Amino acid sequence: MYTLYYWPGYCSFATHVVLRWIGAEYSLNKVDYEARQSEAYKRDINPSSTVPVLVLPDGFVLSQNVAILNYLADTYPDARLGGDGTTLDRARVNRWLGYINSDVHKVFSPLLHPERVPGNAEAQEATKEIARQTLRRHFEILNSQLETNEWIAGDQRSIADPYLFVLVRWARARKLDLSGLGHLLGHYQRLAEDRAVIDAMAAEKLKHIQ
Ligand SMILES: N[C@@H](CCC(=O)N[C@@H](CS)C(=O)NCC(=O)O)C(=O)O
Repeated sequence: MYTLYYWPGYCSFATHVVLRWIGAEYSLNKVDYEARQSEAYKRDINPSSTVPVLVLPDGFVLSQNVAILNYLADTYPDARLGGDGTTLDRARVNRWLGYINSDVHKVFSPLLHPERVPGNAEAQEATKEIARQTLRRHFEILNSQLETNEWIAGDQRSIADPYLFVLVRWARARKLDLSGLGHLLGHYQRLAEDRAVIDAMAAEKLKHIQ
């Protein structure tokens, strides 16, 4: 039995969907901001106070989404969420997972947590506008990739797809300009109709954002 530490709609949602795709038994542990800042959480679960964290059946506590998602892909190879089994295909999956996790995700920070942006209102708005423009460029790249690929890393779904779903959902919630990015929005919609995504959203009490 796995235990997933999560917060609704955060990037932990990607792990949540993958747990369903592989058919693993798991329980959910919802941790709010206060709990994540506690000494106990930092000591026993994750010193960087973030989610996701996955506690493995043997009690090992694993943080960092890229590590968790690759661990699950390796543990359940039949689900083929880490590529077709070749080193090149795994690299292709990680090329997109790394891009989404490292280059795109953190650009959202000033939009997700405006209260953490330093400076006066004008400076804060300038920071948020730079984030919006940077995200637009990233989403254009992701849209181009999806023009010729049904899934972000190729013709087969992978651990990178639900992570992209999370980021597009954030973009929709913040009304970012995604006009003309039909392939990206098609991918988002396809995932929104996936049984595991629907069930994970229900479990986290999330609404679909068109
Ligand atoms: N590098 C970490 C980043 C995780 C991360 O930023 N998680 C966010 C949720 S999407 C978080 O827990 N933020 C807590 C906060 O900012 O208070 C990973 O990939 O797991």
